[in-house]
Amino acid sequence: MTSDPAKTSLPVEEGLRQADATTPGRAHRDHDLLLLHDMLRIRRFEEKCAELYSAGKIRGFLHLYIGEEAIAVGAMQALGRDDAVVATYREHGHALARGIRADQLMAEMYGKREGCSGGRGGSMHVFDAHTRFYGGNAIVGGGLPVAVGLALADKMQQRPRVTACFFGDGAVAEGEFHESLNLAALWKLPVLFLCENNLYAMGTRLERAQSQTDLAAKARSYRIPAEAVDGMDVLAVESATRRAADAARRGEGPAFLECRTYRFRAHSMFDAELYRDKAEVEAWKPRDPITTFTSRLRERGEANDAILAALEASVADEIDLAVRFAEGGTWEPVEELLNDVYTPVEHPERAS
Ligand SMILES: Cc1ncc(C[n+]2csc(CCOP(=O)(O)OP(=O)(O)O)c2C)c(N)n1
Ligand SMILES: [Mg+2]
Repeated sequence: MTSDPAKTSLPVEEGLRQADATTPGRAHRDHDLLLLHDMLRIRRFEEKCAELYSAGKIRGFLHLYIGEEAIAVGAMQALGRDDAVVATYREHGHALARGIRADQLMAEMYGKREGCSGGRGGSMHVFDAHTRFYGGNAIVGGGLPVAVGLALADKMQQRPRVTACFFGDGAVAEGEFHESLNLAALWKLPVLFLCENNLYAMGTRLERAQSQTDLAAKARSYRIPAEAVDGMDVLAVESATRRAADAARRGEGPAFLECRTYRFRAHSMFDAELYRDKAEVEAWKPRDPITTFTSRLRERGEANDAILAALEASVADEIDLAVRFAEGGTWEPVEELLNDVYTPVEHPERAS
């Protein structure tokens, strides 16, 4: 097995991200490095966002995914180009893992016209038709009915697609969660419900708000196959999502994964974190999905110092370029602000 970083193939071009599969050993190593690379991109992108937020370059709300990267990266491997993704306001990682370009995402964070949502969405409303990325939803639980609708359309049109819907543990308290799971199960819709259980909904710990904290059990009550997965283990998330996606494509209906994870940062940039001990956060740090996966790759001989340095350098270059792109972007002129707010329709009486 080669350890030459130049021989790793890490596609970073626009579109969905897949490893080279020329030989099984090479494909395996490339795939693992791709997973690590994607997790690193998310981590470094968001660290830069936190810095830019403090500098006043990014404004509004900012919810970081740091610590949870293995879920978006692992799950995204099971999706193809025609599948759809729905996420929450903590969605920068999902957007990057899905293949939205870092420069377009950074421009969106800045609110610049070159952003993937034209600068209208910002951090919480990342959209991209090209990769079928349907947000970015600021409303807790708001993405679930959207995902069910997308899957219903696919089923009615007999398209062999799946819709992956990411949401937090806080969403299980919402009526939309229950309505969505019920209809998806009743109509056997191809939806993957990917619950990111990081134990907290803002400052509310799961057991303070839920009588049943086994979230997979809630899905099973709707007769949806459900399992809990180690959300800090990218390979575990990938294989569980692949199984669920394969079943959905065979027409077996929805699946639910409770991905157990932890956010290392505050809920948003305006959170003093008075609801949890620093010791608890520290106790989760050894399970950091990036450091644990890096160690695994080193043990398997798939990564070494040179490879890791090359990965970090390529990520740093990509993020530098993204910031430069966003800095050089343009603001939408004030007189255009009402564009796309209402559809211009011809009044029927005036038309005749
Ligand atoms: C319907 C609704 N209620 C309340 C809020 C305020 N709010 C924003 S984030 C959040 C916590 C959600 O937690 P969770 O679903 O676990 O996601 P996490 O932030 O942990 O990723 C709440 C209550 C909201 N955005 N939408
Ligand atoms: Mg949560």
